[in-house]
Amino acid sequence: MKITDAKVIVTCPGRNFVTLKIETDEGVTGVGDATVNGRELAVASYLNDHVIPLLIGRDPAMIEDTWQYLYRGAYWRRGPVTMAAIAAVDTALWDIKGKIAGLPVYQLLGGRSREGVTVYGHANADTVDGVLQEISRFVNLGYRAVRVQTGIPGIATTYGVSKDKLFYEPADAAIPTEAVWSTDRYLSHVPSVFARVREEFGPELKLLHDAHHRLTPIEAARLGKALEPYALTWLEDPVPAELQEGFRLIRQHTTTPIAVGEVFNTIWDCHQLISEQLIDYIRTTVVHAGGISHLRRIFDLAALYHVRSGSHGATDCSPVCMAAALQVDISIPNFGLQEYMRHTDATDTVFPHSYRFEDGYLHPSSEPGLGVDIDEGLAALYPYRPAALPVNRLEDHTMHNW
Ligand code: EZ4
Ligand code: CO
Repeated sequence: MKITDAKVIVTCPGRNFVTLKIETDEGVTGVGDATVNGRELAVASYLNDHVIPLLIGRDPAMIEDTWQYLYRGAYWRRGPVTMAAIAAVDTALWDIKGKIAGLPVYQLLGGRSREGVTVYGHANADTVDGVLQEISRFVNLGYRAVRVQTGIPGIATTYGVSKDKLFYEPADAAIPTEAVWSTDRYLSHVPSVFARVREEFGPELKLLHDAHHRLTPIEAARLGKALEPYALTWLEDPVPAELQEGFRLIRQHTTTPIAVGEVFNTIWDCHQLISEQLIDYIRTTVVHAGGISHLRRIFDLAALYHVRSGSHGATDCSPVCMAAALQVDISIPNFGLQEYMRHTDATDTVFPHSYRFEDGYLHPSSEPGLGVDIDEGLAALYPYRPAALPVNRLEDHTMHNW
């Protein structure tokens, strides 16, 4: 069996997605997500110009060898663009392998380890009263876990608070919008939000919060400590993680569990965080961390150190990524939680899929392969629209992390 063709499909059914579709001489096809929010065309070019010519004629059954060929063979290793391209190839090859075997991919990964994949939704609003209402909405939909983000008094806009509520698309302009940030205002507000939420919803609901890489380790330690009475499931991305040993300081001060990893590309971005037990959840996902093969490698390392998975699942992870992530989530021993931001109806129709939400769980497709596809005719109706993520400045205009 041979790969005969591969094509990159860029479509914007509400937001931009990059999808790789691999074709074989036996007519079996596979899909992989290659979307890097705000940098979509760079991945499309990497695939079209540098990867697809190498795939033609290869045996699609050789998933690991193809991964190693693209990773080692590029000489220039890692990075979001390269790794998203490799992820798309890897994901598509697992899809093909599943279809040929007549089995959903999770069966090839060892079979089910649980009933369903527990997901968390995003309750967000400008005000605390508003967010309490939003949390009720998710609880009524059956969610067992909710991420809580609110506006910060004195700051005009902040990460995680959206107009559309069920959908969140921060990449809102071709030239990045500029937000203003104040860590002091944030730190003095957030604990009071969680005090109200626990008072209202009691101890059982799993609560999460995303600091979106905006703090220093000692600031994160202070926040973690202040949130301890409210027993968060995790505090996400407290600080940027280029400096993995920075997390040691957070660890020394707080028992609030720490999650990080949505922007990581390889196991090398988190091997110290994991092996020194500096985190509790590793949030890498299929599209940004080298596909199913590499994600599984990261999660296997994490399992040795009591670290559980918590894969990123924002709207910029396409339904192809979500379908693949669920195959991993259902099968690994150390699954923690899966993020689930719903896609718009337009996105869902461009990417027909058979995973489904019920009672707070997502259930992976049981069709052969990943159980997801791209409707190319529909995709063509939604041309690419330039859209960049915002940037962030402190009140004195110093550039900060968004
Ligand atoms: O900002 O996916 O946990 N979820 C997140 C997301 C990210 C976007 C960036 O493209 O942090 O909302
Ligand atoms: Co996040």
